[in-house]
Amino acid sequence: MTRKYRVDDLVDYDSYPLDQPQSTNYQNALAHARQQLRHDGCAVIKDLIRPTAVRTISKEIVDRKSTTHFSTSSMNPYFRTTKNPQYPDRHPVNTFVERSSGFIPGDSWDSSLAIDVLFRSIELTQFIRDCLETESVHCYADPLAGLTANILDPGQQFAWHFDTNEFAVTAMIDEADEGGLFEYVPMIRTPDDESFQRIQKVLEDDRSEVKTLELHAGDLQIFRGRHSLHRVTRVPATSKARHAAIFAYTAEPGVIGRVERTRQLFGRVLPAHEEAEQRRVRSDSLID
Ligand SMILES: O=C(O)CCC(=O)C(=O)O
Ligand SMILES: [Fe+2]
Repeated sequence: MTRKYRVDDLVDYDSYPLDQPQSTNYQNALAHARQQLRHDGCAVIKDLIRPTAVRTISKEIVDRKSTTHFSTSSMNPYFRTTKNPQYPDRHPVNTFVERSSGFIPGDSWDSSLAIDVLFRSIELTQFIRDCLETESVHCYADPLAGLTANILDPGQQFAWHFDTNEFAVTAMIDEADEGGLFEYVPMIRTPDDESFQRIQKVLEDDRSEVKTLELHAGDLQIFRGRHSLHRVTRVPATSKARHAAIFAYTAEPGVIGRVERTRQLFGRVLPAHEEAEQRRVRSDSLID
């Protein structure tokens, strides 16, 4: 099968020559992203995706929107929906917030699509490795959660949470007219410290540590979502929908998501999830 798209059709190679890592433009972009990531675990690469590619990917998302799995639930930041009596009531584990957004799953795409070409591009993955200053960046091998589109229809929101995977890259495709903002608290927890008290404050609407991101169609966001609490604010009923392509990465190759969370996010699991449950590859022991 001939590939319909090449990465240089999709990425603005004048500003971001991903094939020329020694060039001044590449080095400048890299230095800026590294500085942002070191500072707070989040970098925005402005206008990385060409406007034509944004339109193409928007259509790919809209064409598959009927496959979105919406699962309205009240969840804690660890994606749990039931109380845990081992913790007090006023504790992040027992604090539940509405999540009404949905995902278009990984098996809705195929390799002919621009969104898929971008996600699997060796050049883009290498740029992300450079930005994160590690070779340990691998496309999340999960067949449903690796490549998704996050859909917030009017009225919906994505509650405060941590990601399971270490790094995520978001390509903003369709912005909401208002709301639908990405908010985060940089590096609030570490592999050794859950920071429950600070997290509880954020859940009780203390805004002192919260940052709001400026993210526009065509921008790419690199984010360490396993340690930074984050959410997408509600898209008002009067706005158009918000669509973002989510490229998930893990530090180790071959990671597959948990059966329980997969069912929650996508409403089903594949044989790969059942198999992986037997021999799990995880890189830390945070609660989830
Ligand atoms: O849509 C976004 O900007 C981020 C969504 C998110 O946090 C996630 O998919 O885990
Ligand atoms: Fe997230």
